[in-house]
Amino acid sequence: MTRFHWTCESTDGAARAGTLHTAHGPVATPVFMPVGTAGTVKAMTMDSVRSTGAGIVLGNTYHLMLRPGADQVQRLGGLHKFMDWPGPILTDSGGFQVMSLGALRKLDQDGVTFRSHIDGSYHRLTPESSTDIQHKLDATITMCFDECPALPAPTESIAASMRLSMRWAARSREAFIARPGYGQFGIVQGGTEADLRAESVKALTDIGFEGYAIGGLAVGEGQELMFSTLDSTVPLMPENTPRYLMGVGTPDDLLGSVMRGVDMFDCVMPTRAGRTARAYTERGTLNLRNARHADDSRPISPHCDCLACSRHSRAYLHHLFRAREILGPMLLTWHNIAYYQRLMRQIREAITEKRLDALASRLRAEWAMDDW
Ligand code: PRF
Ligand code: ZN
Repeated sequence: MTRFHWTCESTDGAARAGTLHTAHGPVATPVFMPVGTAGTVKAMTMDSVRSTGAGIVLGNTYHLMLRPGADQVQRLGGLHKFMDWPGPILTDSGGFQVMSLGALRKLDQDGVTFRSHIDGSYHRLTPESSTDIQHKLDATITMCFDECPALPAPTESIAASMRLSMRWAARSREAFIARPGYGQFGIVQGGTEADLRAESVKALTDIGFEGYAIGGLAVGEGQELMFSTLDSTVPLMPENTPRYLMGVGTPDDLLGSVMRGVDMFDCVMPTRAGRTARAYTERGTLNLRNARHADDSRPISPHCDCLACSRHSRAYLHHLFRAREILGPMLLTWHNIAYYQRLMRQIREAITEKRLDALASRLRAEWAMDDW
């Protein structure tokens, strides 16, 4: 039986290449996890997700508890079977998703009461119920229930929120049922202030988790502040466990964060962009709705082996989006996930061969170029 653990295979500066060993198979890190909010990576079949090289996907407590319900997923054999993804699944705890609902919620020391975005019905999440739901979903990696405050905010409110999240982390840990190959991650909070982040890391490592996430970033503070927060926080985090930066980001964010010692990422960017005609490429982004693609018989990227690039032209994708055909979002989501997975593969290889700085310079120069 597999014990949940992370092994480091190479380092290059602060960057690490390794393997996450789980009950549902191994995952090479640094890794990007496509977002499968409601038991589906939107517009993708699971075979197409797998074909991009993705080895782990994310699911959401908040969405799945409302529809179809955690008990229903459990009765049907758990989320892996339900969505036909036998590989590892990380589930977010719901705190962040509830908070992004704004007015439809009420926070107290024990948890959060909120109204469903689907039918307005009342629901409650606590550290205990969130952990129980993630158990019913059969999440390979369970996240602690936390609060993610919006930035900027006064230091005192960021500190109070972080301390609440740390009390919730202890309660999440108490509620977690340990099984071989399964893990639970604590979430570091504390805004952009180094001393609050340090206090949060200390609180979480005193409890002890299989991995540690950095929450509360990419909430409008900008890349420079995010990177400086990583510079002060990541070196304080344990060396022998995975580090996960939640909800990040652009290709440039991923590269810069890996170079600061982060191992795991998730973000809706590639999937959401794919549904709105935006393509990520080695030469920056393209909007396929733009008229300049109407007669272009080239693929989106000459370096991509996704279905969109191996079989279809930019002109065809342009047509699909203009005609509002469902195949447009399907093909472009596939392409964007393939791009993110190719980027992470390149980054892992460069770390192993100790040439990440050279790769970073080349990638940044190419992102700044204008198409091909
Ligand atoms: N907490 C949780 N999920 C998250 C975040 C967080 O702070 C973020 C912040 N970027 C994204 N997803 N639980
Ligand atoms: Zn492609």
